[in-house]
Amino acid sequence: MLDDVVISRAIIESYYKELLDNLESDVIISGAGPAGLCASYFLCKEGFKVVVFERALRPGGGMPGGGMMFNKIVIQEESKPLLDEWGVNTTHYKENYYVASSLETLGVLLSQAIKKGVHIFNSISVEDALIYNDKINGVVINWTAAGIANFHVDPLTMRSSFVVDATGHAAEVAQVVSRKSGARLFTSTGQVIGEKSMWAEKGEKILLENTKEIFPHLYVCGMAANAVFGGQRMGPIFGGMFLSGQKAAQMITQRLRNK
Ligand code: 48H
Repeated sequence: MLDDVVISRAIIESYYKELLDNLESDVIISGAGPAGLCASYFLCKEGFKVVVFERALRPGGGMPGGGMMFNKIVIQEESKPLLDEWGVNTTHYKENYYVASSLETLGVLLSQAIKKGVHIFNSISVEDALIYNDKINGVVINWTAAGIANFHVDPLTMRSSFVVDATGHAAEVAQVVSRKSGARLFTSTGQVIGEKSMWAEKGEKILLENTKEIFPHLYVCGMAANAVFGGQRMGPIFGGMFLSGQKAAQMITQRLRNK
């Protein structure tokens, strides 16, 4: 015998419990694409409390789309150990090139992150930052659907010790911090420089250099890092996204340990 209202109560109670339990955390990650998911996995593996907000109904960012909707991704040798750790199948294509199913990679990484303890809230957008004492202290969130409907709905606030901008090409958190606080980001112009045109080799290399703190307690990883610092885009090679997420996690782990 199934009671319809019990089903509703089960969903509402468990969702709100998870949301309330995560009002304060060690790290908030904006964006559940490959870089944000990877960062969340490694931070949780270190034992930290990690919350991810994803604007879309379904996590994954650009991953399911592969290259021009051909749902395969290419990764290079140095990122293969990460896919091996998660249990993603890869096919050797030629020296330094491996191919993986973009859907399998997303499914496995998402599952691994959640099993490690990452709390992912989808359909919620980060629309602003919580800034006081000259540093970022959390994010301001709202239902994505409210924005799409153009409803005037005031947001809610979530606090964390660190925030990661993993919002991809748009670098939305960096943009809002720069625009609203008038603060200088740690870039040559003090602002978001904007990504450069395609060059896979250069874009993947510079991405790791660009993965760093861009405002006190705000880190950037993935495509957003190249957008912030003016690095090249790299097309559907995803190794750098994973390595960038891992690097952001390592840097924040050090900071949290030294607190
Ligand atoms: C909550 C948000 C918000 C917001 C956006 O685009 P992504 O896949 O980003 P990365 O950096 O993990 O991976 C980049 C890769 O997918 C890619 O685009 C590549 C390699 N491009 C190369 C090229 O040449 O084009 O994921 C970002 C995620 C998405 O799911 C967004 O929906 C989400 O962030 N997001 N979530 N609040 N304000 N803005």
